[in-house]
Amino acid sequence: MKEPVRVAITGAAGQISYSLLFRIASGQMLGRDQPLILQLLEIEPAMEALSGVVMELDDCAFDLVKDIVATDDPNEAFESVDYAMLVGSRPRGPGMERKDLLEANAQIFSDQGKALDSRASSQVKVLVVGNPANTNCLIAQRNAPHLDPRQFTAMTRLDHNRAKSLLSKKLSVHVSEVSGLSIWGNHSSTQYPDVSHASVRGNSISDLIEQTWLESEFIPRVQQRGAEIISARGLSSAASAANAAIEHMKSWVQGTEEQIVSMGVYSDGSYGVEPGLIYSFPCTCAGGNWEIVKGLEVNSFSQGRMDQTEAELIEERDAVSHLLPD
Ligand code: NAX
Repeated sequence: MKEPVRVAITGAAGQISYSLLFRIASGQMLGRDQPLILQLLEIEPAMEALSGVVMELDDCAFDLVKDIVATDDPNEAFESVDYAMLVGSRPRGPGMERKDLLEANAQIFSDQGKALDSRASSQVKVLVVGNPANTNCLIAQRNAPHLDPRQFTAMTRLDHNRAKSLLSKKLSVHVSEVSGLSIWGNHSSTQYPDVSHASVRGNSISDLIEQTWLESEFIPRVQQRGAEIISARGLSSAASAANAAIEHMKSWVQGTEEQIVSMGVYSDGSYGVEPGLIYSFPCTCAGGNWEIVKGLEVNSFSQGRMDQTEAELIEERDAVSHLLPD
């Protein structure tokens, strides 16, 4: 039997975690042979709800779960963790402007970055789900100077999966036949779902689908899919977000072979994106590392969309610059 690994999950009493925790505990993220210790973080008012979630985890009697820690102290939650999934964040309250939301979350992710820096394993892999995910990730990363910036990633896998599903429906093919898609930029309504290098059964999607549908239906629908779910369900995406978080970590740990996935990662200046931003790129993973797919041709339409979402990320970064140590 392998040694247990430690997995921290924040916002553990929230709705995404209610799907996520049980799937991780049953081995769907790290494998059926990987024992784990769950380290769950919540804020004080949600600790009672978290105790109920822990009771349910206990009642599943999962073979792989060796211990569960439930705490409202980030230092305890991140102690020696190998994986940190930062799901919890402050939702927008009544009268809150976008700037107030950024500010409230900036403080949370700055504190969590510092706690990760001092407590987590030096090899920790961090995934930020809580919104605004890219900028929260940037703040955590900048507050963790002893960790490699490549250890911090933000989730755009749900957007990627949404794009894949929409295309497969449009072309009446199975989702597994759609490949080469990418989400560029911010996990927000400026994100750019790009099909220029995508294909189905060896045929380029750009040759199969007219550009007008892509521009007027596909791109806005992927960008607004979160809102579409809220209006139908009365609640934001939860099970699909948990699924995407699991797939993101699984790809990073186990590799993607030749499959392209979308990940919000530390920009090295590829495709002219400002270095240091957490920007979603097409990536592949191998040996526990991600790499940005290089050398894709970018047409002028794509470049315009990529610039627009980059500009939004720069604006978000500048709004929280006081919480970004050099
Ligand atoms: P919920 O409001 O159900 O749960 C969030 C939980 O986080 C709450 O239990 C809350 O008490 C906790 N929390 C708040 N501040 C915390 C802190 N400082 N430390 C620890 N826990 C804290 O939200 P849920 O539906 O689970 O969504 C969680 C986050 O995911 C939201 O920010 C949401 O916007 C974001 N999403 C991101 C997605 C992505 O693709 N990146 C998609 C799904 C989702 O919208």
